[in-house]
Amino acid sequence: MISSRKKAVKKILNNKVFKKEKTKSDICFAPINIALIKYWGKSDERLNLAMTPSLSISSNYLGTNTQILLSKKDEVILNNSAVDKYFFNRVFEFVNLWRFALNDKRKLKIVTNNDIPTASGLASSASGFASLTCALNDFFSLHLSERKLSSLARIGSGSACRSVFRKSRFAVWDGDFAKPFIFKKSTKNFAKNMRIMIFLLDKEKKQYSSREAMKKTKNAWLKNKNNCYNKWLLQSKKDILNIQKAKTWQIFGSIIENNSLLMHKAIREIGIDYFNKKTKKILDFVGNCRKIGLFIYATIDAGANVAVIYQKQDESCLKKIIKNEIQKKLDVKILDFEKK
Ligand code: 2P0
Repeated sequence: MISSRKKAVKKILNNKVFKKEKTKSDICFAPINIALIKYWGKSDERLNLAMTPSLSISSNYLGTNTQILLSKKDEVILNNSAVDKYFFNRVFEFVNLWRFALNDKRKLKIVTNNDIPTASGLASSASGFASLTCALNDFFSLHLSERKLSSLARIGSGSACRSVFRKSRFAVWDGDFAKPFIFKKSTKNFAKNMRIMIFLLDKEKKQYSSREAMKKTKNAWLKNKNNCYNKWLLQSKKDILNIQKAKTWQIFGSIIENNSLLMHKAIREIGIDYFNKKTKKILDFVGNCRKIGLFIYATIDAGANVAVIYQKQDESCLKKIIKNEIQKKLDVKILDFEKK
């Protein structure tokens, strides 16, 4: 029996004439993205379809570069080293869907580099699968639309569908694929002036992958729908609409922060806590800044690192406070999410 993933990829690549002339692809870049409204939980696990819509911002310089070369054997090189079996299988399960759909049995070498600081906890599967998708598209000379690339990347990793767009800072994912997103007039200025700093707080590999934790969250919800995840699901559906109508930066920022905090509360309810002591300190710092009128907000993915969201005009003030309040007291590395 053909799996649903095979069927889905075959459908997208249906009738595509592919050429065997290339022996290597271009080096294809895809950025990391941070969800402002998160993706947490799948309505279809095999196809990575999300329970709720999500909205993300992509970095304009941090991400993954991937190249595909014709080879004598299948292999994956990550940051100049061979990868473990788990990583290899995850990559080639995805590559095999394309080879099956195109009926191509040639062996491939996948060379991939994260230009993200090593062990920063940001080496995301999103940029990895998005850049791999773009490299496969180039290797087979398929000239797929961004929409199709997004659908394919999603089958590799859900959040990857938001990382295939080269020209759009924001992406919204609702359904099969993500689309570039532009904020409407009322919120355009906050969105335009929004900046992000990433507080790198944890170098360890996280104990639970997002995939495992999402599955556990959903299973607990199926047994008891009167839980925190249920609240988050309902809230997320409202957040994706409300953020587009936010009339002030404070509303805009609060929607982002509360979406992430409620997601983590739901994750804690199933016994997983991604926060560490420093995460809590940075969250306190963010709250204290607001008390003195510096309106910054936090969003946290499936790990301990905190992305702090602020307005461009507050940058110098914020950086001074961080130097005195954070960097002298905590061993924290800070990374600008976007390059000026
Ligand atoms: C997000 N995360 O929206 C959320 C917020 C983590 C927390 O997407 O199983 O690696 O490959 O679809 O995409 C991480 O999940 O999971 C993620 P899969 P993925 O960015």
